[in-house]
Amino acid sequence: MSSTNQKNLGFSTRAIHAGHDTRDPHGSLTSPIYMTSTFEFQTAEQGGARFAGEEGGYIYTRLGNPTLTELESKLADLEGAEACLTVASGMGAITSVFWSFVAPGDEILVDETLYGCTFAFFRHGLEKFGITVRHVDMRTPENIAKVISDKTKIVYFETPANPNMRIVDIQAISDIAHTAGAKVVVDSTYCTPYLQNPLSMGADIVVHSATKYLGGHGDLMAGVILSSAEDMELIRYVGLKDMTGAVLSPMNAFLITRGLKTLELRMDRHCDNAEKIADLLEAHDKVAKVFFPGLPSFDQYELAKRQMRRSGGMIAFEMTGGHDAGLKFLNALDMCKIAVSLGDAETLVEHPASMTHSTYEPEERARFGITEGLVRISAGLENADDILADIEQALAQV
Ligand code: 7XF
Repeated sequence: MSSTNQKNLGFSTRAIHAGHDTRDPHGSLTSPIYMTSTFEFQTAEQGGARFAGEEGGYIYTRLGNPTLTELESKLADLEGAEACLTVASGMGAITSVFWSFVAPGDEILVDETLYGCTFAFFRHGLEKFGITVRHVDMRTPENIAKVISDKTKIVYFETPANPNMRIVDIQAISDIAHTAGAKVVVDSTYCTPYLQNPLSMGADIVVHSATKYLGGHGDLMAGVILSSAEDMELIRYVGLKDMTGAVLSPMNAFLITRGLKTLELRMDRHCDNAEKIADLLEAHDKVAKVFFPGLPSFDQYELAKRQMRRSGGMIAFEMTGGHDAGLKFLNALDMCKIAVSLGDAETLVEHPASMTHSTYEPEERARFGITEGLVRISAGLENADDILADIEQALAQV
C-alpha cells in the first residue's frame, strides 16, 4: 500500500500505515532506524545544491532524517495537517513555534491556565525579550475581542487545560483572532489527534507533548508541531534549526511510530477508565468537586461534547478536606503511582500546586483558578476494577 494521506481509511489504519515507505530493499515490515547525524553527498556540488534547496535529500539530522520523516508524515495525516515537525520535547515544540513568530514589541494573548513550564516560558522567557504577555480567561471568547490588537501575533491556549480541565472554544477564538491577523496556536496534548483536531476548527498551529499519549509508554520525551507547509518552513528552518535546536532522536521517533500503532486502542481504554474514575469520585462523600468533561455536571459539558470525540483520560478533583486531604490521598495510594506526566500505561496521580504548577506564584494560582487542593489523575490502562479499588481504599484512609 502506498502510505500517506489515505483520508478515506479509519484512524487506526492510518496510525499503522500512513507515512511508511514500502520501498525498503529487504521488505522490512517496520522501517529501519536511521541512527545518523549526517548524510554523505556524492559530490561537492550535490552538497551545495542541497543546502541551496535546489535538490531534495537529507543533509544533517537537525534539518531532517528519514526516521523522523516517517513519523511526521503519519502525524500530519492523523491531525489533518499539511506539515508536521517532531522535536525533542513538548517544551521544544512550544518554544520553537514562539521563537519563529515573535519579535520585541509584539503582544501575545495566552490563557490563564497553562502547563507550569509553558507559563514559566512566557514569564521568564518571552517577557525578558520585550514581548508583552497578556493572560486572558479564554472560557469566554469575547474576552479576547476586548484586548486583541494589531500588535497581537499569537493567541495561545490548551484545551482541555492542564490541570483544571478548562475547555476553550477553538472555532470561536480562531474567528476572533483572525480578524486581527493573529495566529492561533493550540496545545492539544490532552486529546491527541484521535480526540480533537484543532486545525479543522480554525486553529493555525497545533502542538503536542508526545512524551504523553503519543509515545504512550512513559519511556521518552518528544514534541510535535503541526501547521501549514508555509508556517512549517519557518518553524523548521528558523525555530528549530537556528533557535532551539531541540532535535528529536531517531530512536525516540521510532518508539513513537511504534506507540502510534495502538493509539486508538489505548485512548479508548484511557477514556473508559477515566469515565469510571470520574463517576466514582463524583459519588464519593469525601470529594467536593470533580472536573471531567464527560460529567453532565461539568460546567462546559456541551462545548466539550461538540469539540472532542470523547472526554479523554485526565481528571482533576478537590477533596472536601482541601489541600491536606489531597496529599493524604496521594500517600495512601498503593497500585497507582505518585508521579507527574500523563498518558502512560500506569495510572499517575499528582498535586499540581506543589508539582507541575509550582512555577506559578501562589497568588497567580489563586487568580487563575489552580486551587491548592486540586489533585490530578491520569487514568492508566490497568483493569478498571483495580484502579477503582485503589482509589477507593485511599479515599477511605483520608
Ligand atoms: O516538554 P514536555 O514533553 O514535558 O511537554 C511539556 C508540556 C506541554 N503541554 C502540556 C499540556 C503538558 O502537560 C506538558 C508537560 N506536562 C507534564 C505534566 O503536566 O505532568 C510535565 C511534568 S512536570
